[in-house]
Amino acid sequence: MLRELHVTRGIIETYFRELLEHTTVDVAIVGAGPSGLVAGYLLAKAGKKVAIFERKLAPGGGIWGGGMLFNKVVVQRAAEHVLKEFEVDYEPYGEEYLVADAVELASALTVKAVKAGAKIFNAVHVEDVVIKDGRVGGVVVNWTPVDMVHLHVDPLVVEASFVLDGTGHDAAVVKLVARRTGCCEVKGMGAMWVDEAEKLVVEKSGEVYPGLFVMGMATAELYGLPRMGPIFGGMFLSGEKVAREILSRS
Ligand code: 48H
Repeated sequence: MLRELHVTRGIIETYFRELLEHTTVDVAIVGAGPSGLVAGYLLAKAGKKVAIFERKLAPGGGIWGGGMLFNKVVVQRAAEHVLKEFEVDYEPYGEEYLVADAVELASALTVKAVKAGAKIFNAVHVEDVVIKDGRVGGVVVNWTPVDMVHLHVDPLVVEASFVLDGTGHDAAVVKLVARRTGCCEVKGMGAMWVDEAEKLVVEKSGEVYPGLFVMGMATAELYGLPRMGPIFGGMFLSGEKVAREILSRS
């Protein structure tokens, strides 16, 4: 006979076991958009303990809506290997472009990241960071609804050897660290210029303060790079670059 009590205990026991296991991690990724999910997948696959904190209920960030709610995304040939690795179907569009279904892409990145071992905590908002001895050492987390209704509830902390800002246009972590340390000035992204934007977002993604890495649109926001619209290769490749950089150090 099915019992309500067992449903309740099943959720509480498994959730809290995983939460406890992830109170200290190798890598804390803030934001489950395309850059965060690609980085999380590669790091988890390489054996790192990874927690991804996503403030919304659904991972996927800006993928779902494609361009102007037409749920297709464009990826340039240079990032074709990522679509293949995540087993996402696509069709070529001319020589240079590939077109994928946005819903399939968001789902595939999420499933593969989770199956590789990255733990996604959704509806969790990163509201601050730990900084000790000149190094970012973790994230300060709270439930998104607590933040939304402005409840006066203190947060908890997850320790991390590396923190990755994959918060897209918010550049939320970089802004916090910039304010606290004066490490950098968040310039705000520039006007559309797809070719330049896709090149620079990968080039400039990397460490901005000891222990803190920036990738994806947060990189464009930090350095005032041009925007690129609904082409996602640069997001994938910046997540890949940051993951490789961390693996080379640890
Ligand atoms: C927890 C947070 C917090 C927080 C935000 O925006 P994203 O999809 O991020 P990227 O950089 O991987 O991809 C950007 C892409 O989607 C895009 O917008 C492009 C290519 N734009 C081009 C253009 O011209 O505009 O995902 C970021 C995720 C979201 O899911 C947020 O909910 C989440 O981060 N997030 N999660 N704590 N403080 N802030």
